[in-house]
Amino acid sequence: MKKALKVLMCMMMVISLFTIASVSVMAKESSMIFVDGKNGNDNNPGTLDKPVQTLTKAQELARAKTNNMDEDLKVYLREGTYVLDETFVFDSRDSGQNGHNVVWSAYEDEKVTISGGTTLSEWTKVDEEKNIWKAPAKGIESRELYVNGKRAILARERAEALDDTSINKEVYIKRDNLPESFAKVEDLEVVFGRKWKWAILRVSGIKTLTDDEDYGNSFRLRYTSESKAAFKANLTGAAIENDPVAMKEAILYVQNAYELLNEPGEFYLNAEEDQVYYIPQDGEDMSNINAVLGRLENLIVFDGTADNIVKNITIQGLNFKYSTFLRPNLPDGLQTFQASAMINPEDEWNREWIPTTGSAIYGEYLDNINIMKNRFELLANTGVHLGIATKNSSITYNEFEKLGGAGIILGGTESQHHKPEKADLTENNVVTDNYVTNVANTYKGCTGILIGYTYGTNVSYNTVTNLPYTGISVGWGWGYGENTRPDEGKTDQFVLGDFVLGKNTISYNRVENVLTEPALIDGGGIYTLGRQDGSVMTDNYIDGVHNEYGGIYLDEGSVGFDITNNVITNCVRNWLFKGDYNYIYDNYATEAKEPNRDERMPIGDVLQYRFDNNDLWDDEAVAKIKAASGVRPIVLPEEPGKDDPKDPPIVDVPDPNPEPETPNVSDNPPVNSIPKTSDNSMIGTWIIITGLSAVNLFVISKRRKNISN
Ligand SMILES: [Ca+2]
Repeated sequence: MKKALKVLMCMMMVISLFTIASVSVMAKESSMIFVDGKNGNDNNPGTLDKPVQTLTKAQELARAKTNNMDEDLKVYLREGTYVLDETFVFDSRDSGQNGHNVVWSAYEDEKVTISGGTTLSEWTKVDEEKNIWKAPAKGIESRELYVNGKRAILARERAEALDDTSINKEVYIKRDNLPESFAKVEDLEVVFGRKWKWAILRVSGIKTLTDDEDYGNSFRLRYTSESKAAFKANLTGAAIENDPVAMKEAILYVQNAYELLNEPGEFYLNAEEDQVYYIPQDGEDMSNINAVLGRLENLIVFDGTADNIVKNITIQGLNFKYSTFLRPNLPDGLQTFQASAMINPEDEWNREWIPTTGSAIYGEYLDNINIMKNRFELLANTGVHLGIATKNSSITYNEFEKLGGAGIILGGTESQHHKPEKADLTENNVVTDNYVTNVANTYKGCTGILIGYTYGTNVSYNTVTNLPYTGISVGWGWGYGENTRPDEGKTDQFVLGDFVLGKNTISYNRVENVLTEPALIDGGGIYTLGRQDGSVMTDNYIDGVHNEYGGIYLDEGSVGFDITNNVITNCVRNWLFKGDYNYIYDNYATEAKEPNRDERMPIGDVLQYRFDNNDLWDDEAVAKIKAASGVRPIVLPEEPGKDDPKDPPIVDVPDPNPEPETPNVSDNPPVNSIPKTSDNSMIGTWIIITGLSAVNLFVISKRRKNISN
């Protein structure tokens, strides 16, 4: 074993040196376009000395060059904040050609911010006692105000609902801590959170009930009919609509009214008056404050279509800030079924999904789109969402923090993507080395990383921490078979056959401190859903799952996984929840509470679950899994190429599960064989993993430091 380790480490060093030696050669001047928002001029040619000023002009110049590409085309953004008037759209005309990429990046280490917001000014005090200030909203519709690097809170108060609440009635809320009345009832919203459901319901009417009436001393709020219908559809599966206590406790806040402004950090936008109201926090000086109203829902969109895919573009080294998400302003508010997915109430089977919107970067019908080393911060909803028909693309080495929704979404959750046509399949993508922390600030049912219906997704080496609900969620669709539509009859068993999803890899992730929102349960550190033939979950380190159910949660229909070498610690309930029809062995849990599952469920004649090798683990083995998990360091070359300092080689730890081949939709996927711990193959795997961990330990001290700004 010792010898094998040495050989492996030598191999690793050779690989690393080879990578460092292959730093790219100097790029030609004609393959570079420079943009300088401060000092540029759109009449300039776009050189380093004479940069253009706008991204739009740079895009025009880039389009003129793509047909003649014989190397990557670099669009360099010089330091500064680029405030977008409208969403910046890439279409097929922006694609790299001749096998080369168009790389939009910050120039050298300059700090470049892409903003979808508008800075507010002319603050004046309007309420001395409550210290409320106001500023003109400049005609902007928004639900987001960001002040001095923090997300302001939409004005709210905790709501205490009375018992007799149900979705078929109005909601009664105690008046004790609430204002006497509300001037703009149509703005008022109710926030609902329970199990994995998160909703914002819009209010259409309010009545004050006095002490001598039923439910005395309360407000009776009536929801809009649209909110009520969407709410009902999206509660499906939670079994709480007839539980008055659960429904009562699920009412968390009333929000979005001037009268609810009473705490520092709260804001309210009165669209009719076109004024934003805000109560400053301690230490904030309203004569010298950075207050930005989120204005755009998407900052960058890759607008591919089935006929015109967008390909060969890299977005690198940029900061994305300030957006809004207006969906809750619609008459039906925002009702999430699970994660960020919403059911269309008009679908009688409750299986038609409304696509998730509002991402700093969104795209669909893509090939080789690479989002790398960017920072996503202070955004209304999602950071990056590469949707359906995303192929051969990557989301790597990005940071996500202080977002309203998910960090990353890949693929679609709409039912037509459960068994997609080949052209619509999301396949062969990489989501690695991302640092996702403190997201899902507003829509708390969102996950750090959400992977929808995909084939061959590699979700590895991500660090995902501090989340109200699930850390990493992979897969979609309920039921073990292919046919889960109620109209087609539930095929509630594992059936081999013509199925195109799966072959996903979830490895070497570190997930810490999740399910922190007390109102939410039924999530996990790593959560899976739906059939995913040929998938693996290995070497993940999961620490701190603060609510039900599992460190690893294989929810309905999750089949096709090999799950081994994971460390799970500090889970309030099971280290493993559910998971029939999967191969689960040789994992380590500090508290080996029996998993919630039926061990007797076989595939064929054999049991597919074992927990019989927990004793093999010791502190050292656990430490190695921990050290190897999470974001890998970026190792800079000793003498970085002057032309390309933002593109250092990455220490290339070989993927234990090589890039999957594109599936043939007519092929039957192979059934996993059951590995035996005593098999040589298992021992070999263990040596490789131990070796990789040792290699990782050499570079661990640089972890994270190198990717933070
Ligand atoms: Ca308040």
